[in-house]
Amino acid sequence: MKIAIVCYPTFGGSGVVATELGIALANRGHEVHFVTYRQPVRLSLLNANIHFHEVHVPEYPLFHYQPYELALSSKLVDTIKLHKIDLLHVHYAIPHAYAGYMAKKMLEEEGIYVPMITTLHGTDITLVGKHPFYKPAVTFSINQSDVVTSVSENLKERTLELFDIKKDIQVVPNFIDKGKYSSSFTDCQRSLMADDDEKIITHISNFRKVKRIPDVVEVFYRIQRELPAKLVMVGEGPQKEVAERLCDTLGISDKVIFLGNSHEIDRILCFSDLFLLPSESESFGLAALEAMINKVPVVSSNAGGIPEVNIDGVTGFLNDVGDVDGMAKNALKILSDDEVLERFKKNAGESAQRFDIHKILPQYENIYEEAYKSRFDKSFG
Ligand code: GMT
Repeated sequence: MKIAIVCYPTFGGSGVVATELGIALANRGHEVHFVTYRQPVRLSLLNANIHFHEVHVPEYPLFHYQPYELALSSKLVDTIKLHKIDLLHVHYAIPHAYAGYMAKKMLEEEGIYVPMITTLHGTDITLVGKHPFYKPAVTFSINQSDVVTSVSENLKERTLELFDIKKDIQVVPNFIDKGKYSSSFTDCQRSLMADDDEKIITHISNFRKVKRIPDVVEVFYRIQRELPAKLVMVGEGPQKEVAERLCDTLGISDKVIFLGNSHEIDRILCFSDLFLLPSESESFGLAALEAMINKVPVVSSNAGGIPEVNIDGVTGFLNDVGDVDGMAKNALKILSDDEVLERFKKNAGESAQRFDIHKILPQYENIYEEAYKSRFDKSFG
């Protein structure tokens, strides 16, 4: 099948999921065309089945806001016609489902019907999408999609609560390619980050407010009072400076390493003993799953879809949002006893396999097949 994928190219869950999905589809023999404003960060183009089409938005002095949706929908029309695309899969509703709908309509004028699958990822619904300024357009473009999927049961429920949705929403959870991690490093090079007796605690995110970055620091502050430890902070975003200042205030700057964005997430997780994810809201928590597949237990909040990934008392622990004392106590339960740590590590690795790409990819392929067949009912040719 020839599939066009629209996503954000930046570090961040939805872009990573879309990119990994596209790569896996290409490896299965599909022809995959990424359409976005920059080459996605995890995309390597060394695959004959992968193509990248950059969306350009020319600057014009009249525009206070550059019309990205317009440029994207035009690029989609051209790409779909030129490469005879069978199907369009947009990740993150805003503005991708809207631009996809416009492209579909333009193509229909020429007698071309292309089914559109919209995958909801989280903040496109729970944070940004529900804002009254966006809500009518988001509701409309979800309802106009041929198939709608969400990355967790919780996100499906939230979408149905917040929007007037007339379509069925199919849950297709996020996934992990365990093959990518099976070559795992024999030497995790812990010494790069910590002394032999220190535990390594890690947090990875885009450092937005929703991630509750100060809670990460507060939890670590309580942990390091009880046992020797280092905190590794990976990512960039608006709350990074807040975290740096808080570390300074708490007098723990020498125990916290800010690495910035990294392409070596698996290497970092290889030497991590615990992953912290205290988010205010999280549709799924892909970063937690990436930790788990690397056998890193997770101490997290119980927000949104996180409990579908991190199993309380098995792969880590769940606490209410903001309960930094509870999170620190649970972290110490895991870290203070090597046998307990080993048990949680093993459980995390095993449990992550529920989301192995080989279980999830066929779900998307079935959806594509059904949507592709439906074009015969709807086509005009
Ligand atoms: O919040 C982020 O880290 C980025 C955001 C995105 O869309 O790029 O992540 C959302 O999608 C991810 C992939 O489906 C989910 O794992 C994240 O939980 C979700 N983030 C939120 O819901 C806050």
